[in-house]
Amino acid sequence: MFKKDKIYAKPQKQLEQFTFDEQVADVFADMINRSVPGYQTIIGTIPAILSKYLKTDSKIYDIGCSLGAASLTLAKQIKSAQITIGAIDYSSAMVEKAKRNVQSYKFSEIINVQQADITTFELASCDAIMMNFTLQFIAPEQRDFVINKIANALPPGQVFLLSEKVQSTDAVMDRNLVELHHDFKRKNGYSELEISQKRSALEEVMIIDSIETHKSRLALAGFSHCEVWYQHFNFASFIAIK
Ligand code: GEK
Repeated sequence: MFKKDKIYAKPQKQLEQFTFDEQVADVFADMINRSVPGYQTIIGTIPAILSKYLKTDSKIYDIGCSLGAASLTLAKQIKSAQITIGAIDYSSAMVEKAKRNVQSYKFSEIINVQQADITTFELASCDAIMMNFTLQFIAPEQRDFVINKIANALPPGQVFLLSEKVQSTDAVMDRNLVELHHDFKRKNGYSELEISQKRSALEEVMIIDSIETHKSRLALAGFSHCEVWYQHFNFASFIAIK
């Protein structure tokens, strides 16, 4: 079982901005599973989607890998020993734990975990890139630059998987989706206090785009086609083809 996330269970006098520190990394598996509707479905389906685009010696990136869940799920299903995954994250606490996870599953030959910030990291040319729930933490003014960088690393016909919390362009629908998400968190054992304190801590850190904004950014960066292949409330996963 994962260590339980109780970070916002007690009232905090001075609520600090959310950061991916040791405390968060320590409970992250529990936090993301209880907070993101469809998380397991998305991570669990990635190998099947990517298998349509991979060759025996493909190079894949996992940007914002956290504890390495997507890379590990993929590595478990990879048949070729020549496929490699570059898993990057800017949080030292996450990277340290991801490295330990990779070692304990004996995937060090396949997954290379590196501490790096995607806004400055140089992506090598590759065959597939995944970025799950990470673009939302990058400053909005840097998002075009990051998505362009991702597009430039992929040859035509290759794939980018992007998962994000999204906003509806319809105010009533947006309110309902937010409420449904909060119900999801309540059902998973989070209290009203935990939900509201986490929301405030994230307010300036996690800025949410609409599906339309993502699609037009991807098109402008040179992706020829983009589909939402999965959506659960205000959480969506896109498949974009260069
Ligand atoms: C999963 N994908 O379990 N460069 C690199 N990493 C970053 C940056 C950046 N500029 N900004 C944020 N991060 C994972 C879940 S969590 C999602 C991803 C969430 C990293 C940050 O350190 C954190 O580990 C991750 O992006 C976001 O499949 O917490 O909702």
